[in-house]
Amino acid sequence: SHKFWRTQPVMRLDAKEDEVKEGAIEADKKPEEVRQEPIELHKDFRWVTVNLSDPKELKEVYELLTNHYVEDLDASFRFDYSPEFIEWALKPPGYFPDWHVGIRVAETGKLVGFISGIPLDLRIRNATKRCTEINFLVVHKKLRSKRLAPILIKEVTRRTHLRGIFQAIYTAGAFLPTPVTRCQYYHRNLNPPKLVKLGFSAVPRNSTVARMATYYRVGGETAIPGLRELEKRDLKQASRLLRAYLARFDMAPMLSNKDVEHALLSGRGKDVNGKREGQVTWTYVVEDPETHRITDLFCFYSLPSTALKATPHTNVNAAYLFYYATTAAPSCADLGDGSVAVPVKNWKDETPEERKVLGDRLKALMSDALVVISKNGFDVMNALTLQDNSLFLEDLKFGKGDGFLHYYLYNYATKPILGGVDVADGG
Ligand code: YNC
Ligand code: MG
Repeated sequence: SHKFWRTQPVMRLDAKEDEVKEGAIEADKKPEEVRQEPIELHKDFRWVTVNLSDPKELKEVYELLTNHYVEDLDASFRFDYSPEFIEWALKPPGYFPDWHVGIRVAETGKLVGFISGIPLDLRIRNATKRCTEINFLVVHKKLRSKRLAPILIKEVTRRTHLRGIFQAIYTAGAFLPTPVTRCQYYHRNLNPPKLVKLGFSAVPRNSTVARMATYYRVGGETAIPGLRELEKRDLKQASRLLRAYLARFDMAPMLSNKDVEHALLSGRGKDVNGKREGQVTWTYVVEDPETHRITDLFCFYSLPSTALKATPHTNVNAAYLFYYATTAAPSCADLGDGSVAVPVKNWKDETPEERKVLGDRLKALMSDALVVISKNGFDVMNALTLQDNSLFLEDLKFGKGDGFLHYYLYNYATKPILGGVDVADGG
């Protein structure tokens, strides 16, 4: 099986861990070796570059995704990425418009397929590779199982190769050849009556919705002195701290100050009549009240899901934990002179005492995140088992979900990776 994946430069499912030589699987192509014409498509369809700066075309992608994108196993919930989210996720610094690939029906122009890439510098242990991060692969439900997905993948691969890039990272719930890591979803219930009603949570045996409400209640005010929203003036320090924090993992993006500004600040929407509109990301920092240095940060994004079995269809408003960082992590201490401690200590080499200090700080930070998230009207906070999340998930009453997320590399062989990368896709 895997008629398509068998032909691609990805790790084989039966690769032996100790025989894996880390690095590219096939050599980069010379410019003249890259196919110049689009991949062949049945005559009923045509290729397009979707212009996400045009609100009409952005809305077409939004509608394709909202009706046809990722669902849970029993088709009860489907991701409902907002147009603002899609635009934010697909137009980072240095993005390539032609990596927003669509398939339209030739006769009607209807958008029925989509796949996207964005550029990303990814570090895998000591090697850094320019990659494309592939996301939002979708085919209209009426056109499933017709091998359109491999065609979309080949076309975005070709367009990536045309720009001299030969590696990719992507995530999927689906199990394919071959994950570098697998994470589990965890959910922190913030609205038991609604989540029970929508079938997102079950009432445990011997419990009631009222008891669940008491158990999951969170405080009304944050507790950490100096916690506030990130501002533009914090970006230099926040970027340095985030880079130091991510350097502890085996696989992580290499973020420039511009990338951090985009990730943490540009998703915060517009202030319209004292209200935030179109907000996608929320970022908070801790400014030490005495030194005025930024000691911690966390960011989460809004990604609702449609409850498909509710009438009328209702949204579960979910906040997903995204980037965070703290000077409580080893080798992240702010030295007070604009630098952070080097050399980097990999998280696996940290002592139990160091892990304890870090865990305590993360519990405090994420408790405050829960307060902020709850105040902003979210029903649930979601997080994956990556980075240092295992240090706080259980203690803060996150429950294991059914969902897993697999992380994949294209044209790069690695031994399995533990902990690490975070990409803003949830898919
Ligand atoms: C998937 N999610 O195995 P084989 S995640 C990759 N990612 O191939 P057909 C997938 N491949 O096994 P359908 C995949 N799902 O025969 C299926 N496949 O070798 C493979 N769902 O194609 C599958 N979005 O067109 C099989 O299947 C082949 O009509 C079958 O279309 C699939 O965004 C899909 O879950 C997923 O819209 C489009 O089911 C459709 O079913 C759908 O007959 C709901 O396809 C939405 C959904 C996927 C979310 C995501 C990441 C995608 C990564 C793609 C791989 C990128 C590789 C790197 C490229 C750049 C390289 C450079 C440089
Ligand atoms: Mg198909």
